[in-house]
Amino acid sequence: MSDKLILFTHPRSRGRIARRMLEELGVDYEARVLEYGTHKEELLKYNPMGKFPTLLHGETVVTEAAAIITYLADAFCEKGLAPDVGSKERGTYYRWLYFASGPMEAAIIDKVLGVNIDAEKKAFVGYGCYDDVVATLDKKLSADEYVLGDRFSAADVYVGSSVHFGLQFKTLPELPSFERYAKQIFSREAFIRSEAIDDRLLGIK
Ligand SMILES: N[C@@H](CCC(=O)N[C@@H](CS)C(=O)NCC(=O)O)C(=O)O
Repeated sequence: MSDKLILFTHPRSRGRIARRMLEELGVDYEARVLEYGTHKEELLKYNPMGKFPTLLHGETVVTEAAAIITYLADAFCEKGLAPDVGSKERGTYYRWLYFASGPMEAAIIDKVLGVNIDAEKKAFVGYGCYDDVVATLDKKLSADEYVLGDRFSAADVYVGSSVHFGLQFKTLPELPSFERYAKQIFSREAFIRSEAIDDRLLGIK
């Protein structure tokens, strides 16, 4: 089995999150940049959802940006971006990766779509309500520099990308904790490099 890494992506997509992780790891990969709408044949072979990002690692197909981040951190564990399996830190790491890719993503998309949750439905809805999601994240990022406290990890690639996206598209409020965190994550060398690659592909200087 070949261990080649191939990333199906578009520079205006969540594929950017996967590229940030690959750049952070400093591993070799091939980016297959496809257009929206015309990517179906090649991509659908691997991902019936036809979504970016989709990662191939040899014969293994990984979809969903958060799963790609988590998979890569473990596949290249020598790079030190994931806490040890079974450690207490691993619990914190999973917690915020799943929080950002589950409740937080759903709350933000519902807000964008204008879906309002009645107060009495809050207990039934996985993310409760948008305000609770924002307050929970604010509490975390006001208390801790990174997801794991003082140590950067792969969870910050995903959570940092989500917060940055929320600030950029105004789907998250400009809270000092969010701005401090996004600025810190996006000033990393690998992030600057990754953004430059995707911006170039979009024709942004
Ligand atoms: N759950 C997926 C969502 C991926 C997704 O929705 N990607 C969008 C771009 S951000 C996409 O590929 N859209 C193209 C299409 O649906 O045809 C993830 O987290 O990776």
